[in-house]
Amino acid sequence: MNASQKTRRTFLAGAVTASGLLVGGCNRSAGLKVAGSEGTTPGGPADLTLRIGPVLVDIAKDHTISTIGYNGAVPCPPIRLREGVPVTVDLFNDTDTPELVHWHGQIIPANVDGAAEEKSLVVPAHGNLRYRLTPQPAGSRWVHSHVMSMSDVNRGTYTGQFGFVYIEPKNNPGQYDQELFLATHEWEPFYTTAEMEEEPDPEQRARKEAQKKDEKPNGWEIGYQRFTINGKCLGYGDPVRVKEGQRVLFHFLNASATENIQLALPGHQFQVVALDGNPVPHPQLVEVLELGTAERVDALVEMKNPGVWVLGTPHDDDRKNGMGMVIEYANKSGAPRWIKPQKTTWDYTIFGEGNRVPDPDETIPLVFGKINGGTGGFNRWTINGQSYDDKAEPRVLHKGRRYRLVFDNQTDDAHPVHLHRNSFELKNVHGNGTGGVLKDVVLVKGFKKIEADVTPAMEGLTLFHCHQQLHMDYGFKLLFNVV
Ligand SMILES: [Cu+2]
Repeated sequence: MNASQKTRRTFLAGAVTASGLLVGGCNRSAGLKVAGSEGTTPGGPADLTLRIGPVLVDIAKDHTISTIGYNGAVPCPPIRLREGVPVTVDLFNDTDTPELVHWHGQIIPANVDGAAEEKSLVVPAHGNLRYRLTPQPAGSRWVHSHVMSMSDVNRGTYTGQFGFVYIEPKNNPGQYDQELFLATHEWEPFYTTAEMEEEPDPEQRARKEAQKKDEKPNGWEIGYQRFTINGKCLGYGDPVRVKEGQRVLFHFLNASATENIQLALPGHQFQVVALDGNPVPHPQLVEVLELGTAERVDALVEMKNPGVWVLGTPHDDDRKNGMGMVIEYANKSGAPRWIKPQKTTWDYTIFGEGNRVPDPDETIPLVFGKINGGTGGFNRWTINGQSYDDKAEPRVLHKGRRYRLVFDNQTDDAHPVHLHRNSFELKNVHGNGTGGVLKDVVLVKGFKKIEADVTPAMEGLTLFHCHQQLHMDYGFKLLFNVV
């Protein structure tokens, strides 16, 4: 290790205060509605303030997006918190519609989790909200809007309301010289009839063909005109500058409303150290990362191939429309190089450990179905034959009991399914057994099956849903009540 290298701990020392952390912004406390979820909420400045309001994002030369964001930036600057250290949160809403702020991946009470189905507190239009929460568990979490967009692509996760929430671990998982938080997002959504899924394997193709009989045509899908990493199209703004010999820790977040993505850095490999913020049992080197909507990957890269490179999606059209960024070594110049990576299959189980998952107390099959919307209509989504019904009684789970959720995807779409306020432990992925891989979003490919265990950690309403906004909005949700 040379003198310029820092350990993770020393690198972070300047960024975190004893009380937990903070995004900048104004800390108005007068006249706040106070909702203490954990003890009393003190007066005075908040530890963390999020201001929801209009933002202009310069994504490319002469190309500016008007959207809604947090704290005047898209993505909002990374929020650093400390595991187990309570914080007072102030939310201000400068928009004309009520908002829900969801702390994705954290195990916190339902009233502050930010989901309408869980009866969470709402930030009123032109109003504010204050509450306390205790950040946990450690790792790469994130914050985003949880409102339903339905047919309005200017709401919810289509907007710029997203940002990293990094919860400092108590221990020290590795060493690096530079740390980057990179969030992908697409802009200028439009309705299309084109299906933009990955190439199906022969079995998937056969099942899709078989399903086509007696069905209405597929309904609306969403396409995008512009693609960004940290709010910038490829080639716009400053490159990421690195030096030969550095170890760079990349925190990736797919902050898309609807897209599952891949990323590669030609001439380099990613050592995946954490999935959805949770350290994996076996960090592995891979050429191409895959992130379903809302997934995170933490990966270390050894900078040992000097040059100017494109970090981007292998999907040529999307990269040309912006999904990438330039990585530039010191003293190197010239046009950024892109080399198409070998075709690879992303497989969660390579990061797992054997097959040592305990037996569950109960198994819950969750069969995913689709009812085609027909031309000009919206597809509807079902779990065990039912679209979400807000009048239905939530399904009861017991705290501390181990449940095996069997995600059985009977549709040709890949679904990034998410359970609020909990983590899954993967047991079986598309036929391969595994253990020790903890996630809060699991991408279930078309006509495939994944088994994942959950042991509910906290009482209260807990939402399960597909994180593809269009799927969630049109029925792909199920509410649990943990007692
Ligand atoms: Cu879905």
